[in-house]
Amino acid sequence: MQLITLDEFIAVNQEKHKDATGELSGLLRDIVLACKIVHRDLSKAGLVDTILGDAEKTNVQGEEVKKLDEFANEILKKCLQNSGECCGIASEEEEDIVCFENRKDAKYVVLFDPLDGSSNIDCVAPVGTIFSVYERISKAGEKCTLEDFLQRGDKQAAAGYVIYGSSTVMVYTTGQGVNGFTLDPSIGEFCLSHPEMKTPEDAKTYSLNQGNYNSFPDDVKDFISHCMEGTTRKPFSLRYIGSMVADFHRNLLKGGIYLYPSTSDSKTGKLRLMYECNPLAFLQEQAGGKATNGAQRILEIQPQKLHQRTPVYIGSKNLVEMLQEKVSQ
Ligand code: AHM
Ligand code: MG
Repeated sequence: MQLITLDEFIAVNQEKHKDATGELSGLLRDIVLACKIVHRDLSKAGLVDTILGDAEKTNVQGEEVKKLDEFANEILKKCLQNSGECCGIASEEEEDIVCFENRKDAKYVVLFDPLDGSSNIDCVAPVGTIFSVYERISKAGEKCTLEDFLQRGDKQAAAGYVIYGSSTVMVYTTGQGVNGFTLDPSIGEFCLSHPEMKTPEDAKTYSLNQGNYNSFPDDVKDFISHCMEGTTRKPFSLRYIGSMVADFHRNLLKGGIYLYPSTSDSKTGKLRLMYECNPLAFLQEQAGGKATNGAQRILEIQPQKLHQRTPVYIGSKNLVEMLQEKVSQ
């Protein structure tokens, strides 16, 4: 099989678009560079004291100890500021948007969850970086504004994730399908391993924290009963890692639905619209699946604030439609 690196793939795709200026391609390369650095440091997580443990502690050398999610946040921020293509970022780890004063001419803003599922690191389960790219609305040459970030998901120029698991895989879309690349650590390159990804329309796997069952809405409980009964007397499989990127990646490849409903304590659920749900919804739809909050397509929600949460049901088309029917009854 011919080896196609992510860089080559991005370059070839750019040539297919006559209006492409290379800015988005450059931006994607910078995100990939940051994720390679995160991958390198994650693989040492069990060994290196200086990057494990609680933030605010100091290690024996008196250096500040950083949690890996803070470290990943800093790396992404630095790589994106160095990139000439990004005028500002928003991150799950930052309270407000960060505008890059030296990049006011750049065309794009990037939102990211630097290390999703980071509570899994101590037990060596997969974690991931999720990103979402928008073209700015404000004028180039000026400081970016909150409105540049608070755009609907269907305005995304690109979105993707890197999953750090038994291998490290990057999956992304620019709105022309979804492709996946596996990192070959011996050459330090992501190589095309999952071309034109399509998720199965139907599936028999559901993923959610069923421990919260008693506080789910009744229609979601109905859907869960359906999964437990199954269709041909064989119950569906429940698979839940507790790391959204990992659960999403498995369901994208094999088919399934991921659910994070509202609970009685949190009417808007747990997951963040801008850092988790929008980018994964864009990928899911591009792969033939669906994503909804129960009432509305995720990608059509008009965001009101940066750290907004939303219930989310995302995955194989038929399962999401079945859930939707129950919710609308
Ligand atoms: P995080 O961004 O703080 O890591 O939280 C998001 C994570 C998801 O990766 C995962 O699916 C979910 O939270 C798990 O939540 P719970 O422990 O409530 O099941
Ligand atoms: Mg997260």
